[in-house]
Amino acid sequence: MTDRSFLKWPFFESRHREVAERLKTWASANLAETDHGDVDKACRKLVSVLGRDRWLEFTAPGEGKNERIDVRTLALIRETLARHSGLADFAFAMQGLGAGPISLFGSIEQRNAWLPRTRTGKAIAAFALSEPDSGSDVANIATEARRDGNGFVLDGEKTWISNGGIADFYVVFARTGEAPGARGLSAFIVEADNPGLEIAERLQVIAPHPLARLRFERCRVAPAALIGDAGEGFKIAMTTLDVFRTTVGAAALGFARRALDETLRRAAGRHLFGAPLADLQMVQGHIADMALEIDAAALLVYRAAWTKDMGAARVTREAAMAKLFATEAAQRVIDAAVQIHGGDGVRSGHPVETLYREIRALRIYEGASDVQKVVIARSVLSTVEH
Ligand code: COS
Repeated sequence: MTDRSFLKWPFFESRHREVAERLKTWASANLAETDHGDVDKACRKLVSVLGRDRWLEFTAPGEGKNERIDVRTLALIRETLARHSGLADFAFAMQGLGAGPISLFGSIEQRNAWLPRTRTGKAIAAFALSEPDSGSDVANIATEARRDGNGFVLDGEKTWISNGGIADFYVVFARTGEAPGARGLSAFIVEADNPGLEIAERLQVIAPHPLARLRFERCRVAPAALIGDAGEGFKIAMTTLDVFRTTVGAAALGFARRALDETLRRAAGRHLFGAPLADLQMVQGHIADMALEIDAAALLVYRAAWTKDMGAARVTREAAMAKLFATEAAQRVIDAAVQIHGGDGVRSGHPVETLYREIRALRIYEGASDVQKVVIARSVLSTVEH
């Protein structure tokens, strides 16, 4: 039922269509299980099967000379996985976000040490940026990494860390103090069993995913843990987010497409006032709005992905627009789906009830909608000629 005509858009090449079709078949066969009672176990299993069946290879480039992250492929994979399972999308995406700083900025040694393992699902990655007092304001990060003899010593806290508690390593952003604010941050690879790193708290949220607050106390890492140069942490974080924010929009798109599928089934199958729900103009109005929001979101998501893949140095504005519009639109689409499902729409475990819980965090993580508006406005204002 899902509209696949977008795959004919000029943003895509035949390799993209092939991946989308192959994953659609794979997801139907492998993601039927919806009961994720033990979310850590379910997430580990998902990483393992996504690695086994080679989907994780797309999250980080391999050895090939011309291999690099292809954002259109990442987006197509996320939207397909999200249509089937929010947790499968999460498992795939966080592997990419966590490994992102290494694949984009890491040394050969760092890439060789970690990427073969994240690409096969043998190691779980995490991206540790947010802190209790700085989630949106990255330049204000307080976690410190002090140079101490041979290496660095980390002290501070990180929170809302996806894969926190199950990750094998964390890419941690900390203040090394080369300059005030954004220019004084650096990125480090910290292994989960590094002394001084502790899971301070596991966090429960409305759509369960592995999440934690981390504490660093005199956590010593070797100089080889530093990604790129000291002082480059802000740029590393932002460049990684510029890639992955577009894919958050793609996940939202997958949720919205699923909500529309469920709604069409409901509208055709349920009768009211002697006719199918779909005959009511009020319902048709909802369906038209849902389809329109989905296509508009898809255009922004794949425009951003295509622009990056074509070699643009920065896609900050395009990625922010894609994430902002697609996540907000998906929330509206899913809300309409719940409304059309009536009481069933709020029954625990119903697909649209699950989507209603899944979508909410996407408007917050990797840059809240409000931050995306700041990013877009700054970019547009910067074009004003004085
Ligand atoms: N790519 C590369 N460089 C970037 C960049 C990007 N996307 N965005 C900013 N920079 C550069 C700027 O060009 C600037 O460089 P110069 O000092 O050389 O001029 C520097 O980084 C600082 O940028 P800026 O002044 O814009 O930083 P601000 O502190 O004002 O804020 C925002 C930037 C709000 C956009 C940033 O903090 C942000 O994205 N916040 C949300 C973070 C987030 O996603 N949190 C969720 C945690 S991950 S789940």
